[in-house]
Amino acid sequence: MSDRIEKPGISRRGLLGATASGAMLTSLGLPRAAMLAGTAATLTAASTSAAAAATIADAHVAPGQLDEYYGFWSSGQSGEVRILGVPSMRELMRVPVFNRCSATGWGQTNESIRIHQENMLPQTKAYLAANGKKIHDNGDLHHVHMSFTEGRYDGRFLFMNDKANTRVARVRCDIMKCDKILEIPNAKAIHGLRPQKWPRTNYVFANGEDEVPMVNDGKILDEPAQYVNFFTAINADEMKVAWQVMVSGNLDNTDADYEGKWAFSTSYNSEKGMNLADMTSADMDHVVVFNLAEIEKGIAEGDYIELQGVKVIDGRKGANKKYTRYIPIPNNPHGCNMAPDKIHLCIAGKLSPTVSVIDVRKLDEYFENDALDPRFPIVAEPELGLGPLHTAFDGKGNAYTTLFLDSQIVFWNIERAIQLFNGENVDPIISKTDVHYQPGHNSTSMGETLDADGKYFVSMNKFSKDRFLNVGPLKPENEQLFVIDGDELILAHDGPTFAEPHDSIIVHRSAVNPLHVYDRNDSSWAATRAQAEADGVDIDDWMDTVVRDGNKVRIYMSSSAPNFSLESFTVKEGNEVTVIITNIDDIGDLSHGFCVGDHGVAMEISAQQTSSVTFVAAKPGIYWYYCQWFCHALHMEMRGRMFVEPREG
Ligand code: RUQ
Ligand code: CUA
Ligand code: CA
Repeated sequence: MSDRIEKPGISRRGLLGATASGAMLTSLGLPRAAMLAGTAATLTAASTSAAAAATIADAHVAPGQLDEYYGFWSSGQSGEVRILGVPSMRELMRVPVFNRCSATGWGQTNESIRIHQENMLPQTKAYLAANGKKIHDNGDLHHVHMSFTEGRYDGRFLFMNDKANTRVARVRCDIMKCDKILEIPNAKAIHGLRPQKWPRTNYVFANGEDEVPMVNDGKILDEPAQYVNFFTAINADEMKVAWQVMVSGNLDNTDADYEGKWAFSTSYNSEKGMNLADMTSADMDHVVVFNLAEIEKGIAEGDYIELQGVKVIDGRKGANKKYTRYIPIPNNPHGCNMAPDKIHLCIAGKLSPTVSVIDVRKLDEYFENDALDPRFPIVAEPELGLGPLHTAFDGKGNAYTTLFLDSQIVFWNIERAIQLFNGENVDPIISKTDVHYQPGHNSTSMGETLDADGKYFVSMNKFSKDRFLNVGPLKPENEQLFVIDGDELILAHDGPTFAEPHDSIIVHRSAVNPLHVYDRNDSSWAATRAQAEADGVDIDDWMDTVVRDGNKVRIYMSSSAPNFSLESFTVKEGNEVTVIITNIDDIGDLSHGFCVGDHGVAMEISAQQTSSVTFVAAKPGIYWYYCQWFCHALHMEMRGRMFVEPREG
């Protein structure tokens, strides 16, 4: 394995072969040529038959027609959630979460800064202050999932992770805005994230991918033997950490069962390696099974240590085996997907061409009987192709697994895979479909719920290569929508996407029912309302009040198309100015904005919303403020002047 280090000048295609994945696959007896076959950009487009054309036409959503499904998309390093219509794949909305948003003021309004800071750790606050900042303005949002009630989407919340800054956030589905951001103590780099499915989403499970010492305060540095990883259960209603489990080996993806008994996490680094060679040295890594009832009991009985205010159970290998079990899985496994048959958990092998299928009904016995084979719960392990990453389901006993290296989707049958494992001469593979190129996640309509309907399939491809007009060295990624048609996947849409089509869920529109205008009692501006009450101002009424409070000035305004209630206001150089605006327009699709020229200040105020923003008026002069969301024929005229008087002397 001396060819591991990437050499300068090596092509991407060469690189895929030269890195550890290539070396590992070769060591598994797979020819390198086969491994590279799927990466070549020479796959021919399938010719479209008349039947396929009819299927594609059925999936067409005509202009003015509404989609049947909402797609909730993560955006990777962009840090936001995106809402798409499925099957049209039209992008409907972007919901800022971990990123800064120029259009809405997310990350700048007082309401959003409060959400960012409410559950921020003190050391992060201090770090940010040292860098002249109040909040992190980046995030790496990999996974977005909806809250469940009894295995079905209940349309209340979306939950999402931030790998970059170790956070979990929540979006309210009634307004499609983030209402909670929680920084997770102890753990590092939250990657896999899933809500509990049964009986409801009491917990959100979150995996810590990077290992650190148990107290990461600089006293222990380059001593990997002392590093640990943390699995976190978050109370989903309160968005507070409920408990954590310390584990052996890092954690990648996670899922939960349909009985509320188990959670599962894959690990690619059971070796506890600090470099690529070490992280890929073992033939087997594992999936950790968490016994929720035993962990809750352990917490109740005091069998925990407290770290940074969190109750932490020791679930490491060799610790008390009633909390966790480690099922060996080949090889640097990645995806972790629970089938809607309530029985089968599919673990994608990544460096192994297999998907390991665990029967969750065997886990009670597995936990009770120490003498059982460590791989006792595995009931199938079909060899499906190269680089299996994630699996989606159709609710009919079939599975769809992305093959990163083969650039294919393999459509296979779980029952037949079990028969094969039991020695019968059957082929579990139904078909393979080329995608363009290198798919990571995939999703099926309602596929991670008991309502899996097997209608649509999305492949989220990490590379678009030559598929679109060249836009420079940074290429778009590509996501492809397929109609599931019997044994076939029929390509119905192919479209570029900006960083990064990571993960998605496809939710029937009947499960989601957002508001058209805000409720005036919305909690998002509760703190702003309290401040206004202290100032004797009613934010539900027409406001044109200026409150001077020492060096602080609070400007209370109303907006009603095409006017701000104040045509001008006056402050002094050096004043800390807070502008609070209620949009009293009471009809849908009538959003105003507030932008102060040359001050880097801008925000959204949608119908019946109150928003506020604070800045220091450090530049004497006249500055125009204006409405930055087109609201009226006289939208351009919706503006006013801020007079900043020079400081005396
Ligand atoms: S992981 S491409 Cu960040 Cu969802 Cu598998
Ligand atoms: Cu108000 Cu544009
Ligand atoms: Ca490994």
